[in-house]
Amino acid sequence: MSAPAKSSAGYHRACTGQALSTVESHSTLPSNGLTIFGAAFCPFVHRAWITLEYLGIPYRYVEVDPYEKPQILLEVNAKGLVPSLRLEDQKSGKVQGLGESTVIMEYLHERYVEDAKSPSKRLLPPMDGSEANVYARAQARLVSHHLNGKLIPSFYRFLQAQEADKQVEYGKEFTDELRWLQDRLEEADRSEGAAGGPFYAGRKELGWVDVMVAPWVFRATNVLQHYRSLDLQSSELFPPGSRYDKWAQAIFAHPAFKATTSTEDLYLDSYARYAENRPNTSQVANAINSGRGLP
Ligand SMILES: N[C@@H](CCC(=O)N[C@@H](CS)C(=O)NCC(=O)O)C(=O)O
Repeated sequence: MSAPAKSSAGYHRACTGQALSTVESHSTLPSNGLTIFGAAFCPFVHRAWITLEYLGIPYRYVEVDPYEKPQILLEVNAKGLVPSLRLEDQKSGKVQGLGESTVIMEYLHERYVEDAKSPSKRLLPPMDGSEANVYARAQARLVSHHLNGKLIPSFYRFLQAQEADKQVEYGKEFTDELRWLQDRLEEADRSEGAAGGPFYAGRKELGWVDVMVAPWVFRATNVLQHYRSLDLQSSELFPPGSRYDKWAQAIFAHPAFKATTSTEDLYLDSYARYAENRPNTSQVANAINSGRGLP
């Protein structure tokens, strides 16, 4: 018998909405031997999954409960975290594993974009020897480094804060981080070759920075709105038409984002344990509570 769709802690164990349709159409192992182990609610999975969809890479999606750490997950990632990749060589049968969402994004990009003869899509400017593109790639990584080290932890600090004064303090910290991001979006719009599109660096299509942070920007519009009354669109900083809002709306409307996103009730249910800061919610929640970096 399969596990119930929701755990006793309230998090969902199966995707809903468009993400569920995507799971159902990716249930068999393709000839490249690639499987992603995911969890419906997980933002780290979300960024790896958007990458797969956007780049059009064939894959199988297998839902696992990362808190129960089934053997199939531990076999490819001893930490038992999602996302994890299982890479099976179809000729030799050799199996390799890979964890860490950012490393997975790098792997997928190198394997299916940089090593491909004529890739139709890419998340970073090409490695064509041009100085402008080397710098643009470094800038995208620099912004991503900040998002991972500052903005994403501040999302959890705000959500897990229980006392009113801490919620105000960490709420400001989070919106300051979004303001930092808006400044970077505006700055990158002025960079060499920026094409006037809505994504980071004026791209007309999704890019590295967008995918890196999209899952948390989205969860800010439902989880943080519901549990912490955050209303970005009615704020002075990010109203409709602001650079941040145009960017966020372009992400939410993107087919690769929509295909990997569940209905909002799934996120509200799954994050109640964070919003109440229940003990042992997850390694992420524990790291935030103890002031350590994210796992
Ligand atoms: N640094 C990891 C973090 C992944 C992560 O923490 N995933 C969560 C689910 S959102 C998980 O697997 N948690 C299991 C646990 O806390 O034991 C990454 O970027 O992939």
